[in-house]
Amino acid sequence: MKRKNNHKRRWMTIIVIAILLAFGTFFIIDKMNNEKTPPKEQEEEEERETATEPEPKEEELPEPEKPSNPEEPAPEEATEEPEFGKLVENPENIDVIVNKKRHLPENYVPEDLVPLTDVPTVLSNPEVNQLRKVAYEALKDLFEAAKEEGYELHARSGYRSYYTQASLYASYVENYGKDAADKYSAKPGQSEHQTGLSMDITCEAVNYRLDTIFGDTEEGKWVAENAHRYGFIIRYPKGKEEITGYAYEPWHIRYLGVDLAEKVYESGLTLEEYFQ
Ligand code: DAL
Ligand code: ZN
Repeated sequence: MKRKNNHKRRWMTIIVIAILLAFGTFFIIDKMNNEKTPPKEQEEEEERETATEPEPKEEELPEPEKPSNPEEPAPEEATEEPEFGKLVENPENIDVIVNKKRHLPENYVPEDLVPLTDVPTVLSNPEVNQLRKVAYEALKDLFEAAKEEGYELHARSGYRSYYTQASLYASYVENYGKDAADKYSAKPGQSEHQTGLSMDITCEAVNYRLDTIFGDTEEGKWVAENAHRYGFIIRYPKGKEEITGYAYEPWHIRYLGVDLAEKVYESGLTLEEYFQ
């Protein structure tokens, strides 16, 4: 009888150990799986962080007026809207001026956006890997010419919808406060990125980020000296912060077409000053 009880107890112990082992194994495997898969929110946060442009400073922009040169096309007409500057009425114009005084309609999306299929990009968000076709063709030529000189440029942030800009601006305000946000990021509707004619470019030397030291790299210097030959200008130059309303952004290039870009470059003026 005693032997039978011992036998029974041994089996009970074996069963309990087996159950504990099974639970332990399940718990460990489950934990490993959770560690292997980063939470989606974190991935999105990282993407937003890398998409963030550096820090700017806000200033009042001069009111854009008619061009001083009568041969130059006048910027398209805009209608007055109190508190937020003027609403741009012809946002598809290649020479459109968008700034703190002139904003785009919330629902404006360029009709001829194309994906950047043939140039190196940095971000995975397909929206920002787009430009208007004419600007993209010019960007390919610019990147190709840079490559021939030994410089590999990367496209980081092109077209941004009104809503993407709203989220980016809000994120700046949250992280740095409103004053800093207004120096580095346009409010929704006030960003040139919504025109599909602007691109933020970068290179390996600055870890593919948007940093003012890009302007000191060989790539950045080459861009500053040659972008106009392909139809682009550096839109927010150093020393012109009070005119453009934004901090120096050596990475932000704006397509204007070769003729106008060359004239603006040769003038040494910002787009605002050129059209005054
Ligand atoms: N960083 C530029 C000013 C923009 O947000 O459009
Ligand atoms: Zn930009």
